[in-house]
Amino acid sequence: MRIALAVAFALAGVACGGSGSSGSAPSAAASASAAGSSATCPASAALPTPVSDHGAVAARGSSVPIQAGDFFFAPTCATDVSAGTLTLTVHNTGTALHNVTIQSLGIDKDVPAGQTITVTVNVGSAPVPFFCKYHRTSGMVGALLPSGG
Ligand SMILES: [Cu+2]
Repeated sequence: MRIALAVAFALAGVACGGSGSSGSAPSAAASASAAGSSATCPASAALPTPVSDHGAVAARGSSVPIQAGDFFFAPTCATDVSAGTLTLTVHNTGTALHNVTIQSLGIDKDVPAGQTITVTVNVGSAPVPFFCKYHRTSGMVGALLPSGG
């Protein structure tokens, strides 16, 4: 419920920003700060190309929230991930059906538009790449990057 409300609010915010014609509102900067990310994914992520890079955010604790949009993950990389069990919470903010696939762990989970899924990931010392199996070739890829890795 809380998430649905948050999405509605976000959509309303976008509509407002689009109709407000005064000034040169830097919508890109606004969305970047809203996502709390500014840096791009580090090269150590070794993401395949193409990648729709929506930035890197340092993980806090054992839960990492990621938005699945049309057609990207935001943030695209989670850095400073502690080794151990991590809960990925993936919320689909787009309109298409998306998916979280982590081949090395046998994870393949759909996330319908507007919904949220959680994926439990065991992180070691190596980067853990993930992607949406429907939009991988559109750059809908990302990675979890262990601290010190
Ligand atoms: Cu997708």
